[in-house]
Amino acid sequence: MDNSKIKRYTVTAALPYTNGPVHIGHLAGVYIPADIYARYLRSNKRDVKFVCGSDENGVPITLKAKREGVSPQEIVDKYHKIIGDSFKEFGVSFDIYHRTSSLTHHHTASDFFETLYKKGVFEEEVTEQYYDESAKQFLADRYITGTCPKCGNENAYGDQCENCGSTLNATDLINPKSTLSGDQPILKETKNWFLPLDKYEDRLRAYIESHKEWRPNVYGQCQSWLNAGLQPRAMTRDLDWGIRVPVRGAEGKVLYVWFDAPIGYISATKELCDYAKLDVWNPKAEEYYISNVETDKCGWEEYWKDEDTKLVHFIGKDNIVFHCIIFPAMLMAHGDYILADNVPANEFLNLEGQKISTSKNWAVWLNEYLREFEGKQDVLRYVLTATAPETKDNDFTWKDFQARNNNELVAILGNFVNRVVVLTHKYFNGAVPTVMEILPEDQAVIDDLATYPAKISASIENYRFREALSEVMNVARLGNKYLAETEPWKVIKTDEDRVRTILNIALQIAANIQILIEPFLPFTAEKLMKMLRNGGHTWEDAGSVNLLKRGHEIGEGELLFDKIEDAAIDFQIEKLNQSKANNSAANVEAIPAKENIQFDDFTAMDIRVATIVAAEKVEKTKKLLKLTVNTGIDERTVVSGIAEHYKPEDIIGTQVSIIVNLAPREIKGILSQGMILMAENSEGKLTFVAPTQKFEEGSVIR
Ligand code: B3M
Ligand code: ZN
Repeated sequence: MDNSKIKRYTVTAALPYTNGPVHIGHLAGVYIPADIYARYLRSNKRDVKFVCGSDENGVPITLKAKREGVSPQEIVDKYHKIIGDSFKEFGVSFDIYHRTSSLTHHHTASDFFETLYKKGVFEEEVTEQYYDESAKQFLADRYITGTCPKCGNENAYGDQCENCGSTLNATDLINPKSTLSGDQPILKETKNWFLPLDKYEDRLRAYIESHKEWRPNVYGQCQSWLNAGLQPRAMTRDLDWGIRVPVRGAEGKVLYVWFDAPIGYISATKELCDYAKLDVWNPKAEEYYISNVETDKCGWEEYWKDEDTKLVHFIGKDNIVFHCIIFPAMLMAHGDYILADNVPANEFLNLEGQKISTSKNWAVWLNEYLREFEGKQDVLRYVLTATAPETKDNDFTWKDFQARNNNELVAILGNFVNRVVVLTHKYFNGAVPTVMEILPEDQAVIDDLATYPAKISASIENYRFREALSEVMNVARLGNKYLAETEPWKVIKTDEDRVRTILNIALQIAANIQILIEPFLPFTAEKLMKMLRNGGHTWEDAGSVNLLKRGHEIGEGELLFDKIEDAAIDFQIEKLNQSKANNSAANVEAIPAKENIQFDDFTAMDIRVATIVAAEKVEKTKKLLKLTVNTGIDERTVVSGIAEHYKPEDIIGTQVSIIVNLAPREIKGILSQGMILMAENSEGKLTFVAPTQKFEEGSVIR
């Protein structure tokens, strides 16, 4: 977008699911870069709304509630508070942290759907969807897992594979399994409203292709979806938690969470601006985390509908398709809205060489970090920015965290500022000395300093935050080098005037750092402001050596950072080891393999695909079912010990694998001709071993 045309910015950060606290992966991927960007824009006096909120609908929430035996409402209330509070404490400067269970959001999302419905955008279709018979519920999204048809990942969800990033429909999964009961689901008809993404393909392609400047990972993913061809996607779900579908005949259905969640950005902006418009204190301020509700006077529509607004979505890479394909298609279908100018999605952050995992507790949780490293928000902000997974996955290690704190923050930045402040107090009673004579080496430093703001701006505006932060650190390096070369502590003995010039310039460098580092390390900038008693400067002042006036009295020195000792790091590593130990204890030992057999032993078995055509309990037994199966060769009787796992009426029509040449045996007076293959887990649970798609009876298994 042409910079001179931009009047305002809408910056969004992915709405975290309210099913657990946020961890360093979320911070590095989304919230820190988004915050840097928003703070930078504010420092440049640009008009910006930075919005976020809790994603409180959808299956991730109901699943968590089920697991904990509480209501979904209890789950979202609990985590909305934990997440909101820790963002605030971490210095993430949202203008509003909203939530999608709010009335404003329900209305906004519902109206949006209705508009599309009235425009005839949706295709209304009855399709077969997976249904869990024991849970009596349709299985959408995360209620179902199975093997990804694209990459073979066995733990893909019903709507997405987190391994390869593909969006899926539940019916695409191979070996689908209900996450509620573990059973194989059945197909059952239900009506849903589909967004015909295929009809928007050309416009989406034109949109994406007009953004060749996007990060290659984002652009590339979009291209591959478009090239694969887009399919209509259901925007409604048979669930009881979420936003009701505002259409007759849709009772018991809610909006697909990925339909309503991005609209959450819009409703957050609405909430932010509308309350400001009314000029009243938000009565729900207790509930919401709103930083500047009193002063904001904006019309929300400008931030979403005006072509002069630059919209930027910060997300993690698993959310790319939803923000670059589906949400834009929704916005196009609606017609009133602008589209994102950029979607700087990050790759993933690993932890100590392993994928971060909530279920395995392999994570560094923000709320715990804030407790265990009190006052050290900026250390984590620094490390996660310096190692941000901008172009590829990256690894966080506690040793690296310690090293970066001790060798970079303490030794470079803290050390420079400390030396300047201490020397100014020592030689000039804390008053900024006058510049006397500028020597060529001073001028070189002054000239060098002047180049940084533009360099850092360019990096930030191109979403290269790592690079930007390393340039800010280079300003501190420049300061250290200047002091080391000019040696004021030696020169003071012979030439006090020379020291005046040196310390003035060094102080100006420190004041520049204060401005330049604020988007990245706001707590450090705040400390610097107190130390230098230097307020009111904005980005456009940076680069100057007139930030601190001569004679201005600076404040007392304080250490910006202190060393992190081994004990604190060992404690964290021990915590992770504990998670590891808990996980391996939870993994029951696999049964050792049996002795080798010869290939001929294997081929001697004749295993076929068969279909159960009749089933009944064997009288006076608990475990046995008498099955009649169509083997493709014949119809025969098999007695199977599965009565505790399957009801006879439920398995008629089910396909199974059967050994057809096992010598017949008489069981409870019935001649059993063959054996049905079953898988048994460590808890003795049984499930049929069957082809993953309907297959002709008699097909050979080999
Ligand atoms: N809650 C997914 C996630 O946390 C989702 C983001 C919504 S952004 C509109 O990965
Ligand atoms: Zn996959």
